[in-house]
Amino acid sequence: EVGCRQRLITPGALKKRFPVRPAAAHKGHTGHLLLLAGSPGKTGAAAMAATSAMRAGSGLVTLGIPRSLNPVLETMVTESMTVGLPETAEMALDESAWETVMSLIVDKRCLAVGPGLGTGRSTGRLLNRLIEASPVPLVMDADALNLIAANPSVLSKCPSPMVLTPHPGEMSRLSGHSTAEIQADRVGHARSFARQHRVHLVLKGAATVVADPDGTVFVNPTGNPGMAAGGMGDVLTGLIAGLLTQGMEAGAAARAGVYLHGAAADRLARRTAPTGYLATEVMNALPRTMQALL
Ligand code: NPW
Ligand code: AMP
Ligand code: MG
Repeated sequence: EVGCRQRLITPGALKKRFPVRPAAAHKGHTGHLLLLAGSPGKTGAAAMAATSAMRAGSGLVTLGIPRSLNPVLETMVTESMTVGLPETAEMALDESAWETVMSLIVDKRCLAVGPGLGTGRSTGRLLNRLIEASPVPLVMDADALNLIAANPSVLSKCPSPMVLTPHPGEMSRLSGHSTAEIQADRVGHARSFARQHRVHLVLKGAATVVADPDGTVFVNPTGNPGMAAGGMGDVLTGLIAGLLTQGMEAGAAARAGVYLHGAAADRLARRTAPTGYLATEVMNALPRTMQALL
């Protein structure tokens, strides 16, 4: 217990909620994720989130990306499928991708949006419509959060559970409070946003806070400063989405994701060096971290 109103995330609690895979499982049972991510200069974020979901144990991943970037992503991801979607003149997802995305979502178990997405207006309109209509749990990160910041009231229109994963800068844009104010009371800011908007809020950074819509708050003990490097958050998005895709409840997936993500990085910091390990290495260390802990 960290004070009376916050709990520490523990591996014991995660273990109880982790998806159990039957011996006769096939990839039609282990879940299919739809991920919308990537824009010019930020294809790496999309590729990392997609492969991270596979490392988490997703059965299938379909990555929806602006059409012009499909040839690039086809060479970057191997296990995930890709779909080129209608794009704007800036090669970002266009609102007219709506029909295709809604048809793709039909057989999916989770929708994740944001890594490297870009923040154009048309992409923002597409995102608003998806939030209002998604029949499956959502994970919102990075530029999806920056787009939601223009109109946070859309969150209350979402018919499905939602996990938001802001770092303090993104939390500042979402909430209107400064990064310094947020860092001075991480638990308070995470809790009040989660309650107000009825979402699961993951406030990242040292001692990541996970707040549930009812105001229950958990603090993560894993992770280290070597994680202050590009791509780490994109890996977390894929991990949480991959757990949701396997049927985990949203709060449990958020807690398990942040714990395992930090624990995988801690293994690398101990066994290689405290800094300089890569986000893709954290991603690739996820299966053995899960095996060691669960
Ligand atoms: P300050 O300076 O304190 O006010 P941005 P981004 C704050 C993609 N990527 N503690 C801090 O603000 C992402 O997916 C693509 C305190 C900092 O200056 C996004 O789509 C990659 N403050 C896009 O790029 C690899 C903290 O936030 C500001 C904090 C932009 O995302 C990289 C920076 O945040 C990247 O993931 C902390 N712990 N953490 C690729 N290879 O394709 C952050 N801040 O402006 O939202 O930029 O996070 O880099
Ligand atoms: P992003 O800024 O979106 O790339 O996300 C960074 C990831 O690294 C988040 O999961 C953070 O919690 C984690 N992280 C960054 N810095 C630290 C730190 N000093 N200690 C622990 N975790 C960190
Ligand atoms: Mg990020």
